[in-house]
Amino acid sequence: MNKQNLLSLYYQLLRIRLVEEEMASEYVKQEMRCPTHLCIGHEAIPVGVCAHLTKKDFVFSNHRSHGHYLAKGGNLRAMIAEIYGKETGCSRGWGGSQHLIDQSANFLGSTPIVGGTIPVAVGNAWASQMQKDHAVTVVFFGDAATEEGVFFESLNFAVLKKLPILFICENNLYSIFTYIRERQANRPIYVLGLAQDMYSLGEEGNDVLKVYDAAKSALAHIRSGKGPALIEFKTYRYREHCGPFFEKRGQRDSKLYDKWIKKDPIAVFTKYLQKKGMLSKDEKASIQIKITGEIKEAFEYAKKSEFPKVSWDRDLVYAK
Ligand SMILES: Cc1ncc(C[n+]2csc(CCOP(=O)(O)OP(=O)(O)O)c2C)c(N)n1
Ligand SMILES: [Mg+2]
Repeated sequence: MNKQNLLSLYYQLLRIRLVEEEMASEYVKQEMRCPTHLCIGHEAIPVGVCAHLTKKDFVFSNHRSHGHYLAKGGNLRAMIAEIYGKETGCSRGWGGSQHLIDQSANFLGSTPIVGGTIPVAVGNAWASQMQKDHAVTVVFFGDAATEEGVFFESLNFAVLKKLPILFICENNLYSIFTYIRERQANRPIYVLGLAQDMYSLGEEGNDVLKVYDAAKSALAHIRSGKGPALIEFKTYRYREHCGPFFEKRGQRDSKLYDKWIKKDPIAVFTKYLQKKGMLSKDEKASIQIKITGEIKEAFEYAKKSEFPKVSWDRDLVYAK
């Protein structure tokens, strides 16, 4: 990858991190009145995967949605306005953090129902196949979603119909406070894809270059018409399940936090770029200034936007 592409990955990673850190620091003012599930720690996964997508490809997300939305090219101002419940928000202020949608970026949505977008994404990929639009659908979900029946049904159908869909499991080892080994047998998640005769692999999720390479091979498989693929990325959430704060030590296994904080995806990639002489102090500072400016502008825009008028509007619920 050339320097420009590497710096573009760095920009995307840092942008997601700084957007969520700003949300966290503003959250205490109680002006954002929706729950927020921050993806701080997971950023390399949406960035490394979405680097291979074009505008016409589709992305579906889950409750931990901000990184997916931004990496796919969703509009930052509209996301922040949505989280503030404003009518300029991407869901016109009716959805909040867990109901982001940006049709202009083919980001077709996040929902808080665990596993809820998996079958919808499969349906979308089926539509692409029938309409021959040559788009790939990517669906992001957590490790807990793979315990649901709908996950198995969706994989089965996608393989059967050779659908152009990439299933991305962000395995952060927890469903809220419950560790994966209290919920699942002692085997990797990606073997569930192998059992369905699907192209499946497991990879480190905190190294953006490993994510990039794994997604590249899976997408080459899908785009060549061979059917769907599943990638399980191992990662870790640094903050609480829902909300801007850090948990008290011991609420999850503290040793795991200590292990994973050393693998912070931004720190790891920054070090890599600096070692290669590809990120000078000046370049780092100018990227940071650019992002900080975008964020400031987006928060100002959100805060000064109007709340939606409270009235029942069928157009918000049904597609025409
Ligand atoms: C069908 C359903 N069951 C339970 C919940 C409550 N719930 C919300 S998030 C969550 C944990 C999801 O864990 P995972 O899929 O691993 O994603 P993570 O939060 O770890 O990123 C649960 C159980 C829900 N929203 N939907
Ligand atoms: Mg999880």
